[in-house]
Amino acid sequence: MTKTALITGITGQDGAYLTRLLLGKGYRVVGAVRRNSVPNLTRLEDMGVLKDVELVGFDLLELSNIIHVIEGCRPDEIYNLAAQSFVGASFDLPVYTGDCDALGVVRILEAIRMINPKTRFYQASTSEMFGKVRETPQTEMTPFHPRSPYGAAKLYGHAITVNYRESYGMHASSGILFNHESPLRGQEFVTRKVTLGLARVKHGHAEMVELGNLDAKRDWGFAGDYVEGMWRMLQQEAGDDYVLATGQTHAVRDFVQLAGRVIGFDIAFEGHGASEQGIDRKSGKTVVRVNEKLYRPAEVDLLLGHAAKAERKLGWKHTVSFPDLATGMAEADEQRVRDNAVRF
Ligand code: NAP
Ligand code: F7E
Repeated sequence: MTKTALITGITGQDGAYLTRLLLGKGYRVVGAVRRNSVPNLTRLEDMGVLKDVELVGFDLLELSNIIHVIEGCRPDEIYNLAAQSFVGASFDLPVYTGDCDALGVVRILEAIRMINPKTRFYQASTSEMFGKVRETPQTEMTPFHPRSPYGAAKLYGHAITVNYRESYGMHASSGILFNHESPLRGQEFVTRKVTLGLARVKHGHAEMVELGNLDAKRDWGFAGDYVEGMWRMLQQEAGDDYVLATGQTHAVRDFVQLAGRVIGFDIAFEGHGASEQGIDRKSGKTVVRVNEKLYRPAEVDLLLGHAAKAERKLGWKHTVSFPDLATGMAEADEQRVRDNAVRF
């Protein structure tokens, strides 16, 4: 029998990759989309899946709407990818971020409990919950210490998912995912900001790229690998919590140098802190500058995940290396800028 999946946040990066995966497995995919004055479906178009999904109006902030959406499509599986997902913005929008990323989760769980508690649920949790890390590498057992309103809100979303599983026996899983990127990544996140920004510099559309903390280290993987892990979590006999990560960490500076090389720069960093600059050895031009305004009030200095549980129980492993990820993103943005075809 055909399974139905409801994906919230289908218009985002992960939504596009998960839609392609589930359609390929024969699912009926219902996409929950929030109202915008202009439809925001470019990633689904780019992925070639827009014509194959059913779209419904949805907002994390409105319980009555969530109930109607779930009653209307009667999903077997719900993937809750919708969120105010930008850590930087969460410092300016702390209440809104909490409403979406914390209370939004319990609204969906309550609706599932009322309508059909057998519905399987995936919550998009995050390595940002580890924040000021208590141990390295981080696993499902590592204590949490979020460093942003985003991390704190997501920690509630994680805890309430565990709580509904334990209280009501629901098949609810929390994927603690480390950073994952792709050519479909939002432009404000650092990897995409770097690849698009350097491509613009190369083609004369910008002087340089301004960045914040170049020392921050992240465990960066490929979004296509991570949506496979989400699906595998919901195919288990019971819900659980799983870390998905590559097991390698790199500084923002490393990503800049790798992506720069693909785009045609040979970037050397000089100076320290706010005076640090990335200079292209070939032309002598400064192509990267630090802007202190982009520092966060509290930073997550280092994330490095250990995905042994996912490997053992789900048979999941990342397949795309850090250099291949940076290369794929840089090539995609170089081509988009060259063709004047930047659509998202
Ligand atoms: P994304 O590209 O920013 O997509 C977020 C999605 O949420 C978009 O479809 C957005 O809709 C939707 N959304 C935002 N507010 C909403 C609201 N009030 N009601 C309904 N929909 C709303 O994020 P992503 O990178 O795909 O990440 C997917 C999920 O995984 C997020 O929950 C994120 O926090 C979490 N996560 C991401 C990573 C990562 O590295 N990518 C790691 C760990 C966890 P619009 O298109 O209308 O804005
Ligand atoms: O920042 C530093 C910044 O915004 C990464 C989200 O998907 O992953 C993402 O959150 C690092 C931080 O991602 C700039 O300070 C330097 O240390 O790309 P980001 P994030 O904050 O790690 C987690 C797992 C999620 O769950 C989130 O939803 O890079 N950085 N300069 C910068 N970051 C940005 N955005 N822009 C800069 O100019």
